[in-house]
Amino acid sequence: MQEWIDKINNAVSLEELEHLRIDILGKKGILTLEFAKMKDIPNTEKKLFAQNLNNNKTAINNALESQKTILMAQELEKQLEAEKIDVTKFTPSLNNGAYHPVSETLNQITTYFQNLNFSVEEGPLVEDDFHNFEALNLPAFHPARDMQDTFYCNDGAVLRTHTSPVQIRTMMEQKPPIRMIAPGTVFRKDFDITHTPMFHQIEGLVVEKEGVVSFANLKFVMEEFLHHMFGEVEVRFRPSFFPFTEPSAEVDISCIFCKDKNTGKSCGCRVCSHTGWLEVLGCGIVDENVFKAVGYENVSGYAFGLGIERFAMLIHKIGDLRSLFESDIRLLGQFK
Ligand code: 2NL
Repeated sequence: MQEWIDKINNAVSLEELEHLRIDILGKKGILTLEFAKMKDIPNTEKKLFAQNLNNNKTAINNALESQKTILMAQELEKQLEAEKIDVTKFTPSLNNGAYHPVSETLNQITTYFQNLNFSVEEGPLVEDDFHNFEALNLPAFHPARDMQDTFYCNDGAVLRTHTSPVQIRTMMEQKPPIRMIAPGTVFRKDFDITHTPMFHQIEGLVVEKEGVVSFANLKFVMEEFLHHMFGEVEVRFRPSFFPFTEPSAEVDISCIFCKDKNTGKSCGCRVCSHTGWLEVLGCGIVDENVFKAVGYENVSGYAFGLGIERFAMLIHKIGDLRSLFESDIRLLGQFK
């Protein structure tokens, strides 16, 4: 019996231990077979024989149990060693992707206005004449429609030429006050060095009870926004025209490419056509006719619109608009 107990104590794995247990105590195990011999033992010797067997069985079970405890501890130790993680170990950085500069700029502008409590609204890319033109004070045959270079679909539907139809839909669904932006893709039949047929806009709209908002409010919000985006720049408002606002203004910032480090003045360069100014957005007081079209009365509001690609190009000093649409990893990799 000691021979078996030695084997148990020398077992090096739980598997080997289990094999030993079966060899000793299994159906055909040596101890099981010993027990079977009981019936042939003369009555006088039975008691001693049985006692002896039971003692052996207890000794075997004890040995199995204690060796099992040892081996399980060893195996846990092995597993912990194998799964050990060195959290201080140096790892080369993964080749992560990055936001496209247009997406990044769009997110940045959206977050800025969300923080001012503007909601973010979206709408369909394929629009009808009413939402894209009619409701925006652009009646059929009006010459201002030519400004838009529209893609027409078969059944009179159009690819939206601006995100303004989203504001029209929002006004028709909600009651004033409204404070919203509409970021998204827009389409115009125009393709040259400074125009792509698909590009991105953000428009903003604020509508309040008549007399609550003024051009002064619009001017302040635009100035704050542009300082947030471009840092210390001058901002100027020029009178302009949009069919959906009256009065309207185009807004320039002092050129960030030829700004003199000492004087802070922009002296003129190729990017600003030697004017010292860069046009960045359009805005105005919402035209009465727009409110009439959506059924609003006794309200006033302001609106603004800007091109994301232009902002992305100015912020990142990207010279060629087309490089934003080429998916060239050498360009995109620089914006991590
Ligand atoms: C620009 C100028 C602008 C608007 C967009 C707007 C929308 C509604 C009512 C009134 Cl529903 N106005 N949008 C107003 C002024 C300018 O965009 O240069 N965009 C790139």
